[in-house]
Order: sequence, then C-alpha cells, then structure tokens
Amino acid sequence: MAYFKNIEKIKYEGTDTKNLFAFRHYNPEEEVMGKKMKDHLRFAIAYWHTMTQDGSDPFGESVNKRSWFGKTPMETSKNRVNAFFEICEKLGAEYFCFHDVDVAPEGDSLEEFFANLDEITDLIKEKMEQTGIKLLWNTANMFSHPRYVNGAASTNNADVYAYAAAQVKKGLDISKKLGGENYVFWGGREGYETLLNTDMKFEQDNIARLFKMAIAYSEKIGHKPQFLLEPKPKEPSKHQYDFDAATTMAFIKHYDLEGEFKLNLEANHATLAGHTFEHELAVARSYNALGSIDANQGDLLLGWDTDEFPTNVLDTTLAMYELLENGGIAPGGINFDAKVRRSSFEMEDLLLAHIAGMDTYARALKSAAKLKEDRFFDDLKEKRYASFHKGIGANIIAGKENLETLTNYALKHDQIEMESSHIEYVKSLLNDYLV
Ligand code: XUL
Ligand code: CO
Repeated sequence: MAYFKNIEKIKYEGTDTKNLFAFRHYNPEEEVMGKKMKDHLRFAIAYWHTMTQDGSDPFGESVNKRSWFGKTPMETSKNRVNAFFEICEKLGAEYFCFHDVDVAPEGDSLEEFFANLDEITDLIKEKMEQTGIKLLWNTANMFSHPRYVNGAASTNNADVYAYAAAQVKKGLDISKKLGGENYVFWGGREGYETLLNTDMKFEQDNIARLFKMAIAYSEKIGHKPQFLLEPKPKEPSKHQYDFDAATTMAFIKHYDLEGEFKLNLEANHATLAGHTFEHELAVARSYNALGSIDANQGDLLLGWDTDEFPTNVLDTTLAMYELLENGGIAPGGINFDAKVRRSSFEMEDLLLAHIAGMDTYARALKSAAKLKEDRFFDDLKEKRYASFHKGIGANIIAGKENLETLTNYALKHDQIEMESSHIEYVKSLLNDYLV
C-alpha cells in the first residue's frame, strides 16, 4: 500500500517551477567540484521525527494526521517501515537513521523487545535490499524509559547499567545485520541535575567503560561501524557531560578513545551550547574528528531544542564549507534530525519539509564550493596572518625564538602598526556568494 499515492518521486525542476513537490536546487546527479551533489551531501532521513513524532507539546495534544496506525503496536511498526521507505525513495535520500525504540515496540520484557526488533529489522533489511537505501547510523534510546531517570551508563543503579549494555549489544548486532556505516551514542540523560548527590568522575569512568565494551564487542563480531558521540549541553539533563565538541574531545582523549570515536554534530545543539554550528564543526575538524552531522536549526529566540528543518542559507553555507574543508563527510552524512512544526500537520508536510531542508543544503553546497574555488576564506586568512609568514613571525613558527630574543625584538619595535579587518566589507562580499 502506498501512503503518498498522489505524490510522484521528487525531481529537480529548477527555481522557475511552481510545483511544490519538486527540488528547486537539489539536483542529485549534478556535479559540484567534480563530485555528484548526492555524494557530497549523503542525505539521511531520521526515523524518529518522521515516523513517530505526533505534534503534541506540553500545552496541546497530538495534531499530526498519519495513516499508518494499525490494530496492534507491531502492525503500526510494520506499516511505518513501508511508509518510511516510501518517503526515502520519493525524496531520493540514500540513507536513514533510527533509534531501537523508533522501529519496534518495547513490549513487556527485554526479551520481547529484542524479538520485536528482530522481526522489524528483517523487514527493514528486505526494504533496504529492494531500494538500495543504506543505514547511515542506528543508536539505542537510553533516555526515554523511566528506568533511565538517572542516566544509562552514568546511572547509580547497576541493573540499569546492564540493561543499557544489552541495548547497545543489540544495537551493534542490528548494525551488523543492516550494514550500518556509523553507530551513534547521544547521552540524553548522561549528565546530572545536581552535584549534591553526584560523583562526576565515577559516572564518566562508567560511561567510558561502556564505550570500551562496545568497541570490544564490535571487534568480536567483526563489524566496526564508525563510532560517533553526539554533544549537547542540556535537555533533557540540566548539565550533560558531552556539553559541546571541545568538552567531548577532552573526554575522548582522556579515556584514550581517540581514533575510535568521532563526533556527530547537530546545529541546534551547537546554538544551545552558545556556539555557531560552524564553530563546532571547526573544533571537530581540528581534531580530525568530524564524523557526521544532524542537520537542523534552532530558534535563537528560544532556549530549547526546536529541531527545525534547516532553511538558513548563510548558516548552512558556513557549515558546508567546513564539510568541504574536511574533504567530505563520508562515512558520515547529513541526517535531518528535524521535525515539522505543529502547524504542518498533514502527511505531505513530511515531504515538503525535507525538500526545503535538502534544497537549503544544496544551495549551501553550491555557495561553499564557490567560496572554496575563489579562495575567499583562504586569501582572507593568509593576508590576516601574513606577519607570521616572514621575518620575526616566521622565526616564531619555526621555534627559533624565546622570551629573551622576543623581548630584544619588542624593545626595538614597540611602535606597532595595526591593520583594520574591514570585517563589514567582508560580510557584505560573503552575501554575494549565497545562492
Ligand atoms: C536529541 C538528538 C537525538 C540524537 C540521537 O536532541 O539529537 O535525536 O540525534 O539520539
Ligand atoms: Co541529533
């Protein structure tokens, strides 16, 4: 059964089209800098927002109209698989991402949950084979159920820790079964509410222990996806341990996980941490740890995670520039961790929202490629740091100077000529690059 009967596969029609269900900028086969747009962008659809979000909020009940509800939770889950792959195919998205609980009901016991997962992932596997759509990453939801009130790997309760470990093991088994290219850990409740009753070091040691068990198990089963940690500063925890890219890198380095883990960075999490998205991407890139991205945007007037579809061309261009500088994002991708607004409650809004996000990233790719080809930022930075390319600056970089030699130099050159950045002019020129 088709869920979007009246909507054909979305095609590129250019900016003159009046067709709502068409790409205006995303042309998958078009080459940008010698590579197909689809291979630069590696778009992935998020199962949770697309299939399970109902549009409810703390002040109102669900509003989303969805036609995949069956008579039992398992029937609904099966219907969702069919609807989900129809969405991915219609959008031409080649990847997808999911949490264990998104795809199968938890039932009354862990054994039942695992059995449900086996049945549903068999169906997903079939769909993947039919369509050629691939698994970018999966993850275990270790934050929604009441057992996780005090965290999963950071819990005070060893039985909860064991339950979380079982979910991770199953997640890796599923990753192997479906050929997952990455595996994500987002520490939803790995953090604390108050330090009054919290041993921060003990909890972080335990988190690292679980990660090491995951590495050991993936080696044992001969399937090693790229492991990714996803930073977020707060929500649901008041303070989350993986606050931002820099904090998460400190954790990775402290526990000798470098090389094993990279980062999955999300735009809205960056802004919640008080950073721009490009800042987070640049930090990760400086550690050679830029793994994948969760594409969305927040509302800067609100202090929570609104997970909106990305539509800001400047922000996404600066993000895409970081991805190009990184030499691409593979084996990661661009996953739309984004949900439709409450007022967009029709089924077709799921397609329209993704089209908007994909078109925005396509514009960003074209803009970023032009910036790179023109050496816009390269020239700017080269000029800005020019004093380190010659004379005393070059000597500093070469390690030839010390505090005494620099003091002798400074005494003779204390009337320093400074240069203006003309940054307003730079920002105005940058606007010319936005497609
Ligand atoms: C929550 C969030 C998660 C992770 C995966 O803010 O971003 O959906 O991406 O658990
Ligand atoms: Co995310």
